[in-house]
Amino acid sequence: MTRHLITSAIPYINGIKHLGNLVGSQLPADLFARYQRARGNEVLFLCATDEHGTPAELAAAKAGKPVDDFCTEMHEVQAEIARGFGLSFDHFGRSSSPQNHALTQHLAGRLADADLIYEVSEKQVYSNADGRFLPDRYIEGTCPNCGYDSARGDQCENCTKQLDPTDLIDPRSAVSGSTDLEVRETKHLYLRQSALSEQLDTWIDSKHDWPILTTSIAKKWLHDGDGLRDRGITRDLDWGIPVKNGDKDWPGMEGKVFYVWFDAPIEYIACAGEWAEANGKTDADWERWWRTDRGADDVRYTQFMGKDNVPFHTLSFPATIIGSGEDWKLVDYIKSFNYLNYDGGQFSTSKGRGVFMDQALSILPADYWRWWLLSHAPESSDSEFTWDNFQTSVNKDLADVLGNFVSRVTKFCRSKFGETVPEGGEYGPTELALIDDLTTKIHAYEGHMEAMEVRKSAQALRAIWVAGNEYLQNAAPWTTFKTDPETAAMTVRLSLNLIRLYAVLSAPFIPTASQSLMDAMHTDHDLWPDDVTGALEVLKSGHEFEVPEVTFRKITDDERDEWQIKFSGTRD
Ligand code: B3M
Ligand code: ZN
Repeated sequence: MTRHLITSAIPYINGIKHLGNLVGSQLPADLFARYQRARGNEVLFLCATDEHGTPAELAAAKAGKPVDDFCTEMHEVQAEIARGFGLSFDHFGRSSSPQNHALTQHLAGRLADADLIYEVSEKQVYSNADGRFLPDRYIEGTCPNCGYDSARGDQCENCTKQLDPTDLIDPRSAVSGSTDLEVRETKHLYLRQSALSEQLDTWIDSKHDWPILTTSIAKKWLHDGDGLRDRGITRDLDWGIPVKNGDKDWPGMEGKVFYVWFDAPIEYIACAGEWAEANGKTDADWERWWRTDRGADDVRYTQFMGKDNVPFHTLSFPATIIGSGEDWKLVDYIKSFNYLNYDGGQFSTSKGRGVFMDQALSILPADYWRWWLLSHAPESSDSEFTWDNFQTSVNKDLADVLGNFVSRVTKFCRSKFGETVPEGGEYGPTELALIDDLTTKIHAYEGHMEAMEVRKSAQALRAIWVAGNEYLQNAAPWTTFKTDPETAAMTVRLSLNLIRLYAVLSAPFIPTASQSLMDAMHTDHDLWPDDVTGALEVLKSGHEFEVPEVTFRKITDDERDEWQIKFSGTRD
């Protein structure tokens, strides 16, 4: 038995995620977690909300709520949607937890002790009316290059020129519109990542099996230009984890907080502590997942994320861990994803473009989305969601192949033998060939799932469904029944058992439908099949079942057109 620690990138608190975010982290992580549990391995699958930083503050201000209340509410909203999608987190934590506060402050202290932190004095824009420093993108003004009047302090959206806030003509606060701004001196802590550059390089070189997407991004940051740059890890904000050295004050850092990207990955560890607390477990219980000096040596740790998050996970977070000099577990495998585009453009949270997780669930059950998203995961390149493609996949794969098989077998059985598994004769050559074929196909499926090849896994699973359909089509019990009812009964017995087997194999992709199939077959025998012959004998003759409700329905052309129009604009 292997022990799998699995984390998904933790979603920002400031809004509901779109389907592109989902397919790039939480959903494939769930697929892997469910698969590893099904194989009998021990799994700790963690995710959380990423609650700090300016976007959280601004979203709360927009909602007219204190930021901590806003985060508490939005955490519940995201947790509910995650449950709706069947994301099987062992714990869905919060980066604002006391555990993360303590651990972030502790690790910063360790890094300071190791001389990996230094102070830098910077000039930054301060808004007197807002009583706060403003990050670059919260300063607006006229572009000195093209005259556009709403250029941001980091870049002009109109002519794309990179800017410094001090370049702007007539600068104003994007928070309040106030022009009462001044440049003030402020001090920040920097993490000396450059000192760990060689160690990180060697570590990444040792990861021969990582996806190219992951290693190429890491290598670019390590070697482009001046090499790995040091990183500011503090901000002048109110909301966040106060800058402290362990539980001691940090002179000169009063009123400052850690940068959100410093504390967010530390939440992966803290979340295990939250999990232990929520489930009446001890510190030793979570430390055996995270501390290599306390049992985590034999843990296999896998992270899932979109490509934009790769630098933080391949470099910054490992720098924190290695630099601490403590025995924390380093990630073993980073599965990263390209982007999913939406109907000829990009999904966009800020523009509200695309389909968001809550909207998706309001029109179809989770399994329809899970199947499409996973079978089209943007692995080797970006991929695109179109309503046409969605309709085609759902109707062909789920309704015509899997759903149709289930409905034909169960309805035929009911009409000829009742809702009971019939006896029938011995297997013939067709059945033995089917068993051989399924054995090969299931091994292929397992291989792809083990390697986290998401699209290939979906294809392999579909091939397993197709094999059953073809068998049924050829065996044609509705014909043989007339001359040889014994053989027809055997075909039906095998096919009913195939439904149970499909439910077990398909559960990582479509957990809700799989459970309904198990319920309809009146069984909870969900052990992963070691041998196909045995797996096809679980439901014995005389075992009662019921014809399930429609497993997957088709999407009509009218629905497709209606949804395409409904989701063509932007969400309010
Ligand atoms: N919250 C970005 C995102 O939601 C960021 C990931 C943090 S992972 C530690 O895509
Ligand atoms: Zn411009």
